[in-house]
Amino acid sequence: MASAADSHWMAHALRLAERGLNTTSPNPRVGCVLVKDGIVIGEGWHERAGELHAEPIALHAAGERARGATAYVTLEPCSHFGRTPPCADALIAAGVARVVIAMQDPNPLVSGRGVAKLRDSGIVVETGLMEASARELNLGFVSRMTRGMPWVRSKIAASLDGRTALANGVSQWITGPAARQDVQRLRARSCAVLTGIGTVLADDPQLNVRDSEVVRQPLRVVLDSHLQISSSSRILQGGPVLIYAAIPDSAKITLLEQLGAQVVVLPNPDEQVDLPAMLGDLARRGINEVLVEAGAKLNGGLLQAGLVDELLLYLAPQLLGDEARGMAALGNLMALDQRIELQWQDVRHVGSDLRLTARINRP
Ligand code: AOF
Ligand code: ZN
Repeated sequence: MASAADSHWMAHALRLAERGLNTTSPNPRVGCVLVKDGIVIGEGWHERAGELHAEPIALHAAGERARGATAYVTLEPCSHFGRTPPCADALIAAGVARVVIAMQDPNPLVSGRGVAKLRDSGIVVETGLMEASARELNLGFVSRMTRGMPWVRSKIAASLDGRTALANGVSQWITGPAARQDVQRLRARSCAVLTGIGTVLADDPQLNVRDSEVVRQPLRVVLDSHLQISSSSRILQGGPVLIYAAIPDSAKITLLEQLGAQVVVLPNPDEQVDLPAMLGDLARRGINEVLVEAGAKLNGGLLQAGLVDELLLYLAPQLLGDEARGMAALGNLMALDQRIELQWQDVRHVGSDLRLTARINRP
């Protein structure tokens, strides 16, 4: 049975895991705390794929004191030889007496085997403590492992009447500086930022993280079915870029590759990038969380295809009127049962704007 102390230490392990928010992908964010006689004797978090997992870092800090201790881990310790040896083996070898785990590892290479290994060696194992928080922290990793798709978050900056730009396309600075700073934070945690060629041609955005501390730029992804992107587009600078096309224009592909971009052609009879195939491809590349920063067309297409998981709406206290552009092109719905239903997840003030988070209702 979990005690108040167990919850306290697991909350601490979750905070440690969160330190890897912007760096661990494609791996999950994981934290570990080793406690003996009510005091922490070692702690650690996973920082980067290829480097040590959370448990061996904590075990190293604890040394011999780990014998008989309790380990609090936000994810089931791994049982497989990946880029690093199994953490379950390391906990067993160190003589840890009890392991409290927030959630099972959804990675099919592990899922349940880590727990089984620990139990087989006589360690007391408890799972499910603060599981909801642990899942939330790794919702992209869980999505990729269980659905073969990344977690897709669409960010939309709009006026109070849901308008994103004037009819003539003018859209800059609807939301204030605090909201734009918040978007920087979102980009930093995302594995990829996705946009459409319409946005690239109209706004020439960079979609990168402009923070001197940043250790990893998200992969910028452009859907450009007919390869209309200009070689002088700013998105082609400042970090890795992946372009999805629907037609194989080899001369243009060579040019873009010379500029450092990677081009993937997903042939499609209607000459539009196949959205589920594109997201499946991103998942195979280890992309856990995708941030969509696009116009009404791509947002509408992704929503209609049921590919968006979450909407992040930055709402400015202003009205742009009915002629201004909307946030998602969904066509002319003829019946209410065609509407897309969501659930509110969170609401807060960000500077002079509101940030609303909603998640798509899944049947
Ligand atoms: C843990 N503790 O801190 C993490 C785990 O390629 P590797 O060796 O880094 O293994 C990556 C897999 O290990 C990852 O897909 C997930 O299943 C697990 N991550 N496990 O025990 C950790 N980061
Ligand atoms: Zn591990």
